[in-house]
Amino acid sequence: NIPSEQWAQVVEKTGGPIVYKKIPVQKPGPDEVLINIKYSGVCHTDLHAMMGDWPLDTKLPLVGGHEGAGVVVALGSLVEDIQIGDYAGVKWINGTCLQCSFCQQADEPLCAKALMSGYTVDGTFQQYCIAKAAHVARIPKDCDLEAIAPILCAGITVYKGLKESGARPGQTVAIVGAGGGLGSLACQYAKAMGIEVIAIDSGEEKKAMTAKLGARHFVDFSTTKDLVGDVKALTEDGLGPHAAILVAVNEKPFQQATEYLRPRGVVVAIGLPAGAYLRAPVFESVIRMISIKGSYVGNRRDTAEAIEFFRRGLINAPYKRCGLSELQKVYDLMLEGKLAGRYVVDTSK
Ligand code: 8ID
Ligand code: ZN
Repeated sequence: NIPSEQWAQVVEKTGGPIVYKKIPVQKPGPDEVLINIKYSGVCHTDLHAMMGDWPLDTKLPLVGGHEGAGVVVALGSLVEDIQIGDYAGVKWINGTCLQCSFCQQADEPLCAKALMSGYTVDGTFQQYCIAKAAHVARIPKDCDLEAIAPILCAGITVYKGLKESGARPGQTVAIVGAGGGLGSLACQYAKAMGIEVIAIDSGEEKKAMTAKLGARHFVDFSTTKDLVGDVKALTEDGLGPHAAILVAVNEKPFQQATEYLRPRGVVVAIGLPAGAYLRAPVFESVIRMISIKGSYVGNRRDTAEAIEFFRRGLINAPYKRCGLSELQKVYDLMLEGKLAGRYVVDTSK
């Protein structure tokens, strides 16, 4: 019983505003599925896409969103390994070629032909969304669709970033932007992985939230007089954390991280502030053997693992909810940096 029309939030021109309106429901191609999206998380990426922050054009008009959880309602003719009625998730990587050297080595996010949900193809801020069957996240039936939505981008991305950091159980990571959507999940995944967290963000609400999520320490970047000194002092030997997971939407912390990491420390850049650069002194980076790397979402295996952490009850970051019709309100809070944790929108409202 699939309707011909549905509610969606549409970006008609770069810079916004977002327009809540009815649009047609699409039909899946042979290798695609149609998913009735029940809930979608709102990622800062969706705001970057609307504002044209990045050196990569979006499709227009665009339906954003890439943290969609719902129920499979139609299958393309070639689809065999997922059924109507199954729970499924639409993530940032909507589809890839599955044949290039990156896809063959499970680096699908690096595929030159990758389709991005809510960027190069329509995403999850609509009631019915299409995705390539090979890439749809399989969601076990015992998972709550509302609570799992933020896992589909934020969860996968920070779980992958923590793995890329090489941090081991018992070691310490700084999570920079810990009070935001990705950061709040990073605190929880790190805790579940046995990694100690120094949360960096601002304000009492985010401080209290990150403590609840398992961060041992908090440094307020907006009030500290010596961020580098404070972060180092919070580690056992005063030499600094083993890695920094950068999920802030601001250039400065990207320049600062190498200064407080211990020798052999790893900078993992995940946040994508507009026009920003990574910059580090060559001398100190060399003699302290610092690594600087990017980390970009995750592959299908990372997806399954991130979901499994959630299913086992290890991840339960609080989120706020509102109707899909209220999406602009979420963007406004995000822009002001006032949003602690994630928002999830209900596509029926
Ligand atoms: O695959 C990827 N690399 C990937 C995947 C998903 C999202 C990258 N991202 C990117 C988004 O595009 C965005 O640029 O990660 C970034 C964070 O996304 P988000 O978690 O959805 O954003 P948010 O909820 O707005 O959180 C950002 C936090 O950063 C803090 C803010 O206070 C907020 O809590 N922050 C800022 I802005 N400046 C800071 C600073 N100097 C800071 N925290 C610490 N130090
Ligand atoms: Zn995202």
